[in-house]
Amino acid sequence: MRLKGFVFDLDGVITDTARFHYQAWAKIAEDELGIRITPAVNEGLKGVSRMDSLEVILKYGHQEHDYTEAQKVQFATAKNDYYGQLIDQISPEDILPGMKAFLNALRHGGYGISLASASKNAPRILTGLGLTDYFNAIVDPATLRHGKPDPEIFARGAELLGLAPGEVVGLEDAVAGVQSIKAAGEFAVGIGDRQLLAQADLVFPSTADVSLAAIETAFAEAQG
Ligand code: B16
Ligand code: MG
Repeated sequence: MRLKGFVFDLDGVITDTARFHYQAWAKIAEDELGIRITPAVNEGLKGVSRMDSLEVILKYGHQEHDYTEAQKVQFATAKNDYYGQLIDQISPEDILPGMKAFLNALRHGGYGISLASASKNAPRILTGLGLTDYFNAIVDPATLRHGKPDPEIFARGAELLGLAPGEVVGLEDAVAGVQSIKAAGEFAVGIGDRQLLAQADLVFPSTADVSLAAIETAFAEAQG
C-alpha cells in the first residue's frame, strides 16, 4: 500500500500541554481533595481522558470510593476551567521543535493530515498554535467509546481522511498511543525513548529529529 496520510497525537507530539494538565490537576487535587500529586503521577495521565485522569488521582490518594459521579464531574470541571485559563496563553511559539516544518513538508507532499487527540480542548489548542488549517480532520473524542490504547481513535483518524489503516502513519509519544496505532493496523512512529516505545515501527528521540524522508523509507520497507 502507498503512504497517503498522517494521524497525529497532540500532547507531546505537536505541543507540550502535559505541564498545563499537571499544573491544573495539582491545584484541584490539593485544594479540593488534599492530595499532592507528583510528576510520576502526571506521567500516568498522558493520553488518558479527563475523567480517567481523575480516577488515577483519586486512587493515588486512596479516595476512589469517596465521591459520587456528580462530585467527580464537578472536580473535573474545575480542573478544566483552570486548565482553560492556562492554555489560553498558548501561541505559535509553543509548537514543539521541527513540527511546523514537518507539517509543511506533509502539506507539500499532498498527504492527508488528521488529529487523534484524547483532548476535548484540542481544537482550541490548535487555534492557539495557529495550526488549524493544516488539519483535514479532527477526531472528536466525545464520540469515542474507548480511549487509548484501544484502536478506536487512530482508526477514526484514518477513516476521517477516507484512508485505509494500511495507508497511514500514526505519530505518538505515549506507550498507550503507540499501542492504539498498532492495534488499528497502522504504521507507528514513536517520539521519545526507544526502549519505552519499542512497539513502534520507527522511533525518533525527539520531535526535532522527525524526518519525512526517513518515515517514507521505513514505510516502504515495511511493505516488504
Ligand atoms: P482534556 P493527547 C491528552 O491529550 C492528554 O495527554 C491527557 O493528559 C489529557 O487528560 C487528555 O488529553 C484529555 O484532555 O481534559 O483536554 O479533554 O496526548 O491525546 O493529545
Ligand atoms: Mg501524547
